[in-house]
Amino acid sequence: MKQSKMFIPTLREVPNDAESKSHQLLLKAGMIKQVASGMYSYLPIAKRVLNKIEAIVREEMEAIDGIEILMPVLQPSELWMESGRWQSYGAELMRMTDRHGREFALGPTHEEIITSLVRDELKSYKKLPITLFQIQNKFRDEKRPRFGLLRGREFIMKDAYSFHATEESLDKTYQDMYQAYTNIFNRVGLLFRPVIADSGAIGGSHTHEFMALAEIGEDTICYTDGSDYAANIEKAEVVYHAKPEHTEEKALEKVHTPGVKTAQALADFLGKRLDEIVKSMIVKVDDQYVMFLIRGHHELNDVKVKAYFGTEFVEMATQDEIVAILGANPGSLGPVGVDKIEIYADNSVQDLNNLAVGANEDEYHYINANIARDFNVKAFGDFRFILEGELAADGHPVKFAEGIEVGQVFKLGTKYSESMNATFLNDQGRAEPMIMGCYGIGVSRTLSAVIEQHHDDKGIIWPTSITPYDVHVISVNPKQEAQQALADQLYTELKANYDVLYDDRNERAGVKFNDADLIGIPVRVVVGKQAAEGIVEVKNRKTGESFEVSVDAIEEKIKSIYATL
Ligand code: 9G3
Repeated sequence: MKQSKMFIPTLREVPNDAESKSHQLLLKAGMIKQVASGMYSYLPIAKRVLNKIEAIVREEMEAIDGIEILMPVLQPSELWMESGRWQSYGAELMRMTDRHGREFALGPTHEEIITSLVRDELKSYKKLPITLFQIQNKFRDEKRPRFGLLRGREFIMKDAYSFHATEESLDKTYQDMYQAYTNIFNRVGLLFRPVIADSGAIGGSHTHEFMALAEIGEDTICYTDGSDYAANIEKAEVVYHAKPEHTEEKALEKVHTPGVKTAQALADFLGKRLDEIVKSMIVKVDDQYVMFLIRGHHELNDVKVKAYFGTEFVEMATQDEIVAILGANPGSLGPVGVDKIEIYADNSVQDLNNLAVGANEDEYHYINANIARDFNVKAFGDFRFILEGELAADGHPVKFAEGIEVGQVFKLGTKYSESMNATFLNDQGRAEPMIMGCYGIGVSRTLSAVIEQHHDDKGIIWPTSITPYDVHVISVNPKQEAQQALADQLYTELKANYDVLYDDRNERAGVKFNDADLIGIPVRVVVGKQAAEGIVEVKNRKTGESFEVSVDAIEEKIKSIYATL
């Protein structure tokens, strides 16, 4: 393709709200244009890369008997009412109303649609298992879209759904998908780790996330060098090793603590360590308020709280709610005298006694508060985030790494087939709910994650498997007859065997080289001053090495560079 006829609006500067490297490079390389917050147009270079990523996804899905379909983006609210999710999602679910006043969701995922499709069509165990997939735009009204394609409100997902008569059959497909995802992310050139993830409210007993390693990643991966253990920090289990530091039980004492509003301030005021303070937090679980006690140096893990209570609806209580319940503001809250709401505590709270806690009176705290004597704990559990260096479930110290979730595989079980009555007749002729799995890949997010991992300070460096073009031919000065003639000839010859982008524009050499560095095509052929002697420069974008090559040795040089990539 000649660049004089192409559409690659490269930029020299980027808007300062582009915080992540991939977001900056997608804009600078003229690959995307924002239409609205979290919504982008994919321009020609990006579209070519997406096509290659999708082709790899399709190949790997079809290799494990996945069958491609395409479902509508608009989803009738009736199906979401059947599954019970119409009510359980809030503002994140984009909705619309048609001219007849009927309500629809803009599909964030397609469990309801696919289950309604399969329940009507597949009645017998003989037709199972089946795995259907699509590649399609999804809509999720993120509160804070950011980092370009990494967290958008309209994005491209491959979503697959499998239906089974038995758990064993689901396990087989789950393993096949796990391997297919490993192949896909290896083939697109991503450095990634599969991690144990929380199954959250979608139910199912088993799920893994595929995390592309990148500092910008919003997910924290916990892993150890001692095994292949790796878990999303939301899920990383804290194995409780009691380290009791009990002292002689003392009398409860109320202390005036003017201006003390944080655990650190209380620790400083009392001359204690932060980890000797116990924070009291009020959480709304479904429509109940509960109190959680957490050590001062720990954080409450809302995902573990959701899993413990088996609900998606877990939110920190607002200040007004807290004052209404306890009569005090955050910073002075505590368990003593609290009998209207249940009190839960993280396991490690048991290591302490004579606790320093809020007195449920602004600017007053208790010291020497003791479990059982002064307040009751309904249950102890693992309610906190693990800290780096603590022992993981495999007994080795846990390390943190940032990751971008690019894929997820779930064992769904019968959550949707029961609520939506998707049954099959088993070999005894009895109706049973189908057992399901679902499997997603963030295709547009994968494009961005590849850029996060494959760039230098000049621009993108595409893995050859998904590069928009194989060779970038540049004529340095089209006004030079000999150069232009040779460049045109090379373009014609090379495009017989390669996808070639040909920069034939009437632009200064510097502009062409800057653009070529941004766009990141692996091999570049520069036709310049030595064109008259039949000599061109062949450059390896990744290493920066360039070679002076005679015209008849160009393809050989391209091949030898490709062999190293
Ligand atoms: C919603 C909204 C956002 C959502 C969901 C539903 C995430 C939702 C989980 C999944 C599970 C899998 C099939 C492909 C792989 C992921 N965010 N999830 O169900 F209404 Cl607004 O999507 N689905």
